[in-house]
Amino acid sequence: MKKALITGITGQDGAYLADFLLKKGYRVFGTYRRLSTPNFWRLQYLNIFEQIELLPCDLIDSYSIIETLKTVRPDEIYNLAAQSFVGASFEQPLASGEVTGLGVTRMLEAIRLITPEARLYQASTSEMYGDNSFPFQDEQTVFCPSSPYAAAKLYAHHVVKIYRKGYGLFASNGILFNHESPLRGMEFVTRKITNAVAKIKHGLEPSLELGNIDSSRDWGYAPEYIEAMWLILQHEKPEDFVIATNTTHTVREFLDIAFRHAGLYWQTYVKTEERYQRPVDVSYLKGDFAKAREILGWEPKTEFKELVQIMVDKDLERWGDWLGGKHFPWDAWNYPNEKKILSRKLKYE
Ligand code: NAP
Ligand code: F7E
Repeated sequence: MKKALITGITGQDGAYLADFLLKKGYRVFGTYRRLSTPNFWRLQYLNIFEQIELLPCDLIDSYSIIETLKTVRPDEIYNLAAQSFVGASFEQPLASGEVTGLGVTRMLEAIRLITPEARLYQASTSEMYGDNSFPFQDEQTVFCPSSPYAAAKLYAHHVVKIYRKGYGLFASNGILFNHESPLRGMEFVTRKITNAVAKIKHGLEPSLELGNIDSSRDWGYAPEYIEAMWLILQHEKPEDFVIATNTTHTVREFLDIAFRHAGLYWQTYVKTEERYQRPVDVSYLKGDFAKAREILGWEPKTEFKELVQIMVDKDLERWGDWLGGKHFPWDAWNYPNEKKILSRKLKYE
């Protein structure tokens, strides 16, 4: 039985990837970092928590990575752990660099020393292209990072290439464009919007505050991107691939579809606020996944409108179920604003 190690298994992609690999017959190991209250809601939501072998490991601590590799001796390593929120990387640039950038070098060094035969997937990102002016971005496009997060990811991206060339490691970068789902963190704009639509529709909140709603992203459906990660590691040689949809949409378009789907008009509810603007933003991303289609046979299936509707439906259902007295794995309890709404409701009932 093949063994896969997933760092960042508690995140959106980690949970979907764990589910995917279990279905493929892998023995799945996942790392989690020490928190005062560990949070496995996504693994519980997908009903796979019991099947995952969990180990404590933090990408800022080399020894914990080394111990993890010694214990697991994985065939495949999916390095998804990162401080992944671009906005937070402006507020915590050093911590973001430690985890998202240097953390990858720690992982590569540990692999080189302990399990050099293991295959590594590194979660690279379209954010590395930054505020570029190209109509499409592919594997040849120059990088111009526009945030501490993107700079850290670009450093990691290059270190992966250096270890591949210098030490012969099977290490590949997946340059994934934005991918979303009902398991997306609530700080990201898509889920922030769909969660707000649900709260507004259920009469729990009056409005939504956002930053730059003119930026444009190539948004895909996360479960489909997970398969691309796996395909990248099954390829005969280590290479880097862009994974995207070849389409782009503005935050405004996302708002329009999301609110309309709930029978609402977004202009009535959305305000823009300076505090959600980033010091530098990436205004336009549109990926070209031709290489992945040709070599891996991968392509996206879910269209933008359908993606937005999937997310709105799930958030409407969650808030509705909760109001109806149901209990289920959910992240709303982990966010101060949502927790206050939930607690207020409980208090007055
Ligand atoms: P996510 O939901 O934010 O998950 C990030 C994961 O990293 C969580 O499991 C988190 O653990 C873990 N983590 C954070 N700091 C850590 C540390 N110091 N040591 C060990 N683990 C740590 O992100 P995602 O959307 O699943 O994305 C997965 C990866 O793909 C990330 O590297 C992200 O940067 C990259 N990426 C994402 C997208 C996208 O659109 N989703 C696109 C391109 C690339 P906790 O649960 O404890 O916080
Ligand atoms: O922002 C704008 C914001 O935070 C998208 C991460 O997974 O994808 C993600 O990074 C856009 C930006 O994602 C709000 O300024 C407006 O232009 O959802 P986001 P991101 O920054 O594109 C890449 C590929 C990754 O690798 C990252 O890990 O939406 N925006 N108003 C807002 N964004 C947020 N979060 N909140 C707002 O209120």
